[in-house]
Amino acid sequence: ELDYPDRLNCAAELLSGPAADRPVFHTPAGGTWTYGDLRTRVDRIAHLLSRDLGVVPGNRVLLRGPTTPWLAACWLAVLKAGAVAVTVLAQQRPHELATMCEIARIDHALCDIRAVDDLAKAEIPGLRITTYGGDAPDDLLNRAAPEEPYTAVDTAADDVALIAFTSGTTGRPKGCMHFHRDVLAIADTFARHVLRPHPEDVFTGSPPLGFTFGLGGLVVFPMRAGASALLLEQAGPRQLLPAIAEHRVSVLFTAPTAYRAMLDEVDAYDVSSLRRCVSAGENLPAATWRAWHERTGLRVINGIGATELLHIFISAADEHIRPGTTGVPVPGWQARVQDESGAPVPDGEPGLLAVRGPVGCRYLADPRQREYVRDGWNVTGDTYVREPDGYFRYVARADDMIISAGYNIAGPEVEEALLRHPDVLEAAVVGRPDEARGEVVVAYAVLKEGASRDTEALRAFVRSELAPYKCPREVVLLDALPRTATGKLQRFRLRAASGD
Ligand code: 3SK
Repeated sequence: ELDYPDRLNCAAELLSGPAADRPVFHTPAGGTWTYGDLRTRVDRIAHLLSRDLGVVPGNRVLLRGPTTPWLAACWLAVLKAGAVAVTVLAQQRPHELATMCEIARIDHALCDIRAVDDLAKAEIPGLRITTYGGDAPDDLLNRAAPEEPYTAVDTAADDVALIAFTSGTTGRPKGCMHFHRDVLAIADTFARHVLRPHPEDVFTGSPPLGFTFGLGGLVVFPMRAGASALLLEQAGPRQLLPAIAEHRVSVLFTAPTAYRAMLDEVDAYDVSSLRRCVSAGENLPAATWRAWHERTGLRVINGIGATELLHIFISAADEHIRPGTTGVPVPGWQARVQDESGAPVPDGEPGLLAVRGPVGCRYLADPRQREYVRDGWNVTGDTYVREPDGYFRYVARADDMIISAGYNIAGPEVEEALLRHPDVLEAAVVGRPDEARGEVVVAYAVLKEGASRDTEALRAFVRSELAPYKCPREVVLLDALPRTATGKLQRFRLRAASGD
């Protein structure tokens, strides 16, 4: 049971614990910030926000920049000053930035100087942009900010602390509002019970801070444990392995695609410091889990999370991990599988995943709230099966089920079969409209370098692995799969292409 005081400022709480000389953030160049450095810098920024920029509690402040200690410090300062942080992704373009500013009524932005062009181009009426990371006199940290401590604004535990935007894999972005207590709740549920971090841990990973997967894994969880994080501006599979080896990283957050991409090179690096590998963002196929385990001896912690619910709510660690399943509800969370009317479906049968726990979905002024929250349950849009012993197994996104000649086919099952083929690096499967069968299965694959481009061999391979009705009618080879800025597969783009 989580029991927070009625008045709570989560930034002050995260900053308050560890001794001043303990490390909190490392950079690839070898720099380290201590908790003491971070407190001083957060307080300078908070003073600037309130005294110079006129930001008052409740104002929404857009944050934009690569994953650096300064971005994390800005995030903490905004919250400490009682304002609401809206961290966006580096990949988001002027039109998207303008839409988010309009929805969230944002009038202040703190932006890394290197990311300011697109924000300026968006020409957002009334938006006051302050840059950081440059040397101009008006740059955030070159302004004369006092060095004195800043007293955190006395926020309520259920004051909004952040708005995280999600566009899912398509559609107008939705702003998810989360409270100060929610920020601590993700650390006190998933991190505390599944990750079980300790102060000596060094975290790193690929998700950016504008994706709550990254915000939790690289800022909130390490700080709640008094640990530290290596913040990487470039965090692709190529950068992760040397960074883990060089900085003795112990906790890694990334997505299945990156685990697959690192497989071929992992033997060349010393990753013996790793003790926790977390995978989320999309389903982790059993084949990927096994391959990583074989190469490293490490058991990947799979998890499902959502921007709507801030972080991971189903997962498992250590001996509780069952490859090919996501796991069980994280302590503090409940989960069930239900039908469209909200009635629970029996174990072993697919249905809609519904969860409830300490964090809930609250879309900012968006009627889609009614679809997501039904009778107090958050309906995530994923099709799942609950096994009789309580493990949850991913089937597909609810809208990724293919219905072909009366058969229900889960695209991810066919993708997993393709991924078991040694030449396949990535796979995505969609339904193409078909007069005779309603839909037929079409697969898109990215092959490993040097692999033979024999699509008939791939079809034959799937036929040897799965019932024939699940075999793709066609396999199309691509250089890369279309993904959102947070790395999620955009099947709707493939569906549109396959219908052409
Ligand atoms: O959207 C997701 O997949 C996710 C996963 C883990 C934690 C947080 C999020 C938003």
